[in-house]
Amino acid sequence: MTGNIDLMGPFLKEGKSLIIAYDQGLEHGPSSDFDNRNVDPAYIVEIASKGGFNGIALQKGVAEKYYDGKVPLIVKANGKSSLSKGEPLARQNCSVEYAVSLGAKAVGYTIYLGSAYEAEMFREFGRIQEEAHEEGLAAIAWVYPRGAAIQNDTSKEIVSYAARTALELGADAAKIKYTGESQSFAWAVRSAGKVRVFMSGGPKAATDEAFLAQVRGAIDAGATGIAVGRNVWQHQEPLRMAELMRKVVFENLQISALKPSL
Ligand code: FBP
Repeated sequence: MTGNIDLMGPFLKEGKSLIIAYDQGLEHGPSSDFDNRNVDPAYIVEIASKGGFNGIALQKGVAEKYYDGKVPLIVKANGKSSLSKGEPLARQNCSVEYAVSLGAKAVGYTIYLGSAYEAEMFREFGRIQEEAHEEGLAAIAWVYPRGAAIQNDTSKEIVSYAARTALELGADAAKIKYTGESQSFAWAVRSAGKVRVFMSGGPKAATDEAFLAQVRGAIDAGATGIAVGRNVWQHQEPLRMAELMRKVVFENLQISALKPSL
C-alpha cells in the first residue's frame, strides 16, 4: 500500500489471492522435492494459469525462459541454496529494473528474521522496497525466522514477529508460516496491520484434508490468501487441489462441505 494505491491489486480477486511458488529449485535443489514431471518449469507455469492462480513466484532465470505472461509475475530478488550452512543469508540476485523488464508486477525477497545477518537483509530489502514502489511494483517479503536464535519458527510469538517485521519494513505483503491454528495466526494477521498476509504452504501435508484445514484456518484468521508450492505441484492432481483451495479461499467453503470430494 502506497498512499491509497494497493500495489497488490494485480494479484487480488475480490480481495483474496492464491499464489503459486516455484523457487524451490534454488532453495532445495532438484532433490526429493521434484519428480520427472514437476522438475520441468513449463509444467508449473501451466498449472498456474489452468489452476486459476492469481500470481506466480519465480527466480529470474526460470522467468526468463518459461514465463508465459498469463498470470501476474513475482520475481524473487534473492535466494540461497540449501548447501550453504551456518546463519542464513540470502543476497540480492536480481535488480528491480530487470524484474520489471521480465514483466513482474511484484518483487519477492526472503528475510531470515533472527539470523546473525538479518541487518543485511533488512537493509537490502529496504532499498529494493523503495525501488519497487518507484516502479509501481509491490514488494513481497517472505519472512522466515531462522538461525540459532530461533527455537520454534511456528510459535505465535515468532510468526507474529515475522508479520510485524513486514509492516515495519514497508512490505505490501508478507509470506509467513502457519502457526498450526487459526486463533494464533489471527494475532499474526492483526500484527501485520495493512500488510496483506499469505500463508506459506510448507512440505506436502499427509492428506488433502490436513492441508485444506490449514488453508481454512489461515483464511478464518484474516489472511489474504495462500502462497503455495509443494502442496500443489507435488500433488498427483494439482488442478484438483487448486480447485479445492479456490473453494475455500474465494467461495468461503468449510472443509465439511468439501468432504465428499476429498
Ligand atoms: P512451499 O509451499 O513449497 O513451502 O513453498 C513456499 C516457499 O516459501 C518457497 O517459495 C520457497 O522455495 C520455500 O518455501 C522455502 O522453503 P524453506 O522453508 O525450506 O526455506
